[in-house]
Formats: sequence, C-alpha cells, structure tokens
Amino acid sequence: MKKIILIGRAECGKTTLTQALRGHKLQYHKTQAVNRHDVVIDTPGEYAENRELARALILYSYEADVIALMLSSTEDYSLFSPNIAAGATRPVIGIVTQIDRKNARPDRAESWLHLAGCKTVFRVSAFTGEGIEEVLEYLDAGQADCCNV
Ligand SMILES: Nc1nc2c(ncn2[C@@H]2O[C@H](COP(=O)(O)OP(=O)(O)O)[C@@H](O)[C@H]2O)c(=O)[nH]1
Ligand SMILES: [Mg+2]
Repeated sequence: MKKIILIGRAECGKTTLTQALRGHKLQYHKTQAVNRHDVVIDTPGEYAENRELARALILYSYEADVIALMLSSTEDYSLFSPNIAAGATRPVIGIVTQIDRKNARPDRAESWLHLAGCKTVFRVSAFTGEGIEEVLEYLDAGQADCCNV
C-alpha cells in the first residue's frame, strides 16, 4: 500500500480522514505535530498556512509515495497556488472533504484542486464513509501516475 501525506488547512479534515482511512473510530484531536502512521502522514494545518513551516511539508513528503492536497467542500478559497503540484517529486492527488455538509460546494473545491495541478481528485466524507473506499483502492493499486502536469 502506498503511503500518503495529507496537506491542507486546519479544520479541512485531515485527522478525521486519517482515522477513517485506518478504520478507526472518529474522534476530534488537534494536530500539534506531524503524525506518521503506517500508511498515512497527518500534518498540522498550520504547516500549510505558514510559509516558514511549509518547508517541513516538503521534507515529510519525501517519506510518502503520494501527496494529497486537501480542500474542504465548504472552503471559501484555496490555499494552493495554480499548478503547485508541478514542483513535487511524487504524484499529487486532490481530496475534497466534508462533502456531506449542508453548504458543501464540492465542484468548486474540485476545480481549485485541478487548478493546483491535481489530475486525480477524490471526494470524501469521513462521516458517511463516502469516497473512502476509492482512496484506499487508489493507494492499494500497483502504479500511481508519475507525472502531475
Ligand atoms: N460534516 C463533516 N465534518 C467533518 C468531516 N471530517 C472532519 N469533520 C469535522 O471538521 C473538524 C476538523 O476536522 P479535523 O480532522 O480535525 O481537521 P484537520 O485540522 O484538517 O485535521 C472536526 O470538527 C471534524 O469533526 C466530514 O467528513 N464531515
Ligand atoms: Mg489535524
């Protein structure tokens, strides 16, 4: 199984998705540091929001096989610059989270992730379980696409 690193703003759902992917009971836990699990590297949102701390994400991404840029479907803006994925040395996928929420706008979040350079974008709800299986299947599949542009 490929190892995935989750990158996105605080509250977009990285830790909850980590729990869902690992088949654990969902419980709130503020991420204070990078947590390296067997197949998931969960990172603090502040690392993606702060230019200085973002360097740590680059280093941790070398421990992963796949990089996931995550956006909540309720987000008003995207943190990710256009085509930022092109600079990565790993396949970069997008994950739209919290698609069960009433005010969800998954189409908009997905288009921002495509703009960031993610060719493959998953839509998930850690709460209902929708889309989780597809992410697991992707991680389980033999070959990740090796080019992001
Ligand atoms: N409705 C809904 N809420 C979610 C979902 N995933 C996470 N949340 C909630 O969003 C908040 C932030 O989640 P968390 O995983 O801690 O975000 P992180 O900061 O990216 O790790 C928590 O209150 C979660 O319960 C989801 O799929 N659906
Ligand atoms: Mg967290």
